[in-house]
Amino acid sequence: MIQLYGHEVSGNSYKVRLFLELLGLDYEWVQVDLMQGAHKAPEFLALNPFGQVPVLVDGEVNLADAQAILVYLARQYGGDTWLPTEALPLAQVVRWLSTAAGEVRQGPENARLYHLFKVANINIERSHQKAEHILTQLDKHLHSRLWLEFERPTIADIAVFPYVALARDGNIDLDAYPNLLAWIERVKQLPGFIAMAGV
Ligand SMILES: N[C@@H](CCC(=O)N[C@@H](CS)C(=O)NCC(=O)O)C(=O)O
Repeated sequence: MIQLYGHEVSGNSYKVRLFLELLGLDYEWVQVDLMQGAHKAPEFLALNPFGQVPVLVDGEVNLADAQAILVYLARQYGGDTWLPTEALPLAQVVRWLSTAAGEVRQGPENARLYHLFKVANINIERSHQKAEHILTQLDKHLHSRLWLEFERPTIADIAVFPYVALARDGNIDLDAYPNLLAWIERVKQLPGFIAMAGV
């Protein structure tokens, strides 16, 4: 059976958990106690030398990084629905995986780390500026669209969703972004959707 190593407050772990649920796959959740430093213990470092959750184990497959895991699950279990195969549509989806790991991480994800988890070495003014920029861009992008790409949800939506939906944890008010709020509600209506605290 698939095993997902993660932590309940980790938006990156939630990202994978959400997609496993949307795909209707059976999996075992393995809690890695980040607060006790279990992610830096030798047993976990053997799974992911980066010392980070999430990690997915599927038989012989051992994969770290939420975006990489979404790609694996989409291709292995999701047909062509969640991740197209042709060059341009594939690139259009990957663009949003990069945005999740780049602009969204530098903005709302870091603001949440600062405000909720008191991580001190974060430039919070810069995180808020970055957050305002990417949330504004996403809101504009979603002005005339239901989903980030195409007429259906893809892993682009799943990758970007968690830390946007969790923005309030970083003292970011989403009321100024009505198209984003409508998109968040659409994601929440997907069959199999599960929440985490703060979403
Ligand atoms: N690029 C990784 C980043 C994963 C990540 O930052 N995980 C956090 C929890 S959300 C973590 O394990 N932090 C502990 C650490 O970096 O020491 C991904 O997208 O999965």
